[in-house]
Amino acid sequence: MKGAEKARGDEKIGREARGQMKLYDRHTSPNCQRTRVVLYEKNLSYQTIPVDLVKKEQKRPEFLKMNPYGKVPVLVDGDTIVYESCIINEYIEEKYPNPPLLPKEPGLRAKIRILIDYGVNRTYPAYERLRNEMLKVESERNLAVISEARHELKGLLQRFEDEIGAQPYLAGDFSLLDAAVIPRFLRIEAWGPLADPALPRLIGWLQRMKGRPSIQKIIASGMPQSHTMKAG
Ligand SMILES: N[C@@H](CCC(=O)N[C@@H](CS)C(=O)NCC(=O)O)C(=O)O
Repeated sequence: MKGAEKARGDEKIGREARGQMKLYDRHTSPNCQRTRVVLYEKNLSYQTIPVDLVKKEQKRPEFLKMNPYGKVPVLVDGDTIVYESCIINEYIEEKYPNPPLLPKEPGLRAKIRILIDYGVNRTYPAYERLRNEMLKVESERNLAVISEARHELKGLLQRFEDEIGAQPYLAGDFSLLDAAVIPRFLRIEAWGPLADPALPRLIGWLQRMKGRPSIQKIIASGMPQSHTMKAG
């Protein structure tokens, strides 16, 4: 190939590669699923780059150059590299605003961000204790830890039960809040506390969420069935 032709070819490859977003992903990862929900809801095309967490590919130098925390997901959009699932979701919302997943009013946006922080970070310690037990084989689980973590989570989830009121989604219309919490809440449902009759509105919300194609896709990509999910 002549020099100029080759240069044109390289440029084309470069443009195509740059044109499509890449998601460094692990299919069963709840943090990756959080971002995939937003990509699906906005109908954005992207290339999946699977990262084998068991082989520690996320700790390789070339990966750490993208995300120094050594974790998935990472989104690459042209020259922009973004990590931390909730921040990726905010980036996608700003760069690809349609359909909008945040309301226009700043006060409502702030409220949604507070609830994302609550749903993702404040529930994490109890969720982690429950998850660690549920991913063990049944005979090795500590029932007292499970019972205590379930009780605590039920109390924390009451906040969402109160927030949702008569609305279809947690903050009214489907938003970044629903996307942020759904991967974890599906797991919490599988592990007990969300099956509680004291949380009827949240249970109704979960059923509505499961009717959305974006949520059906993340469920199909991998949810905990048993301790075999441990590698996820
Ligand atoms: N706060 C981060 C958490 C990311 C995270 O913990 N990812 C997990 C997969 S769910 C991971 O990469 N774990 C591998 C490791 O920590 O080495 C986010 O929301 O993106």
